Amino acid sequence: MITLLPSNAHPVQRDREIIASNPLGKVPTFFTDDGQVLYDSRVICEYLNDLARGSLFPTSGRARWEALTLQSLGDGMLDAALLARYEDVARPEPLRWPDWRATQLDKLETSLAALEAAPQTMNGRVDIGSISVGCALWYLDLRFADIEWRSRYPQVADWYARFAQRPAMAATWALK
Ligand SMILES: N[C@@H](CCC(=O)N[C@@H](CS)C(=O)NCC(=O)O)C(=O)O
Repeated sequence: MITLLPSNAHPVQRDREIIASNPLGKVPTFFTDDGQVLYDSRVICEYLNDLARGSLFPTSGRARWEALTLQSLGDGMLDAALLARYEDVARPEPLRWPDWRATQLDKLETSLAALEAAPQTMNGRVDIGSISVGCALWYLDLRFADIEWRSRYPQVADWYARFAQRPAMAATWALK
């Protein structure tokens, strides 16, 4: 069982309680039953997959490099979305730089366009790559619903509509 702990990660008002276990002060930070502290999500996912003897990380060959690269794409989309979000909620108004925010959001556009151009990258795959991209799209809906990405990327939207219904994905997002 995984227990969620209270946290208040913020890039400026840093959460000292998280820093006590993870010097980066970021979430996710994960405590294993045998007392190890793991971060970031890449490491935690690999740990959980190992623990469950899962198959979310293909072990060799092309499938492995594809999955890991897709994972990097999903992580990168989340990083860009988070940087744009911090512009809105963390940076004082007089210090904002609209081009910076726009450029972060453009990383999402170019990533979505790449997925739209190669839907076979996603279709039929359930591994760390598709999960990472799915999480990035979930975050877009949470924080940037106004960008309405589905109208420009219908194949990605189709894939995500199916993927989001997977019980494990729906159960995870219900935790929010
Ligand atoms: N690549 C990291 C990203 C983690 C991340 O940026 N988490 C945010 C969530 S709000 C955070 O903790 N931000 C606080 C900060 O940047 O100091 C991962 O996948 O674990």
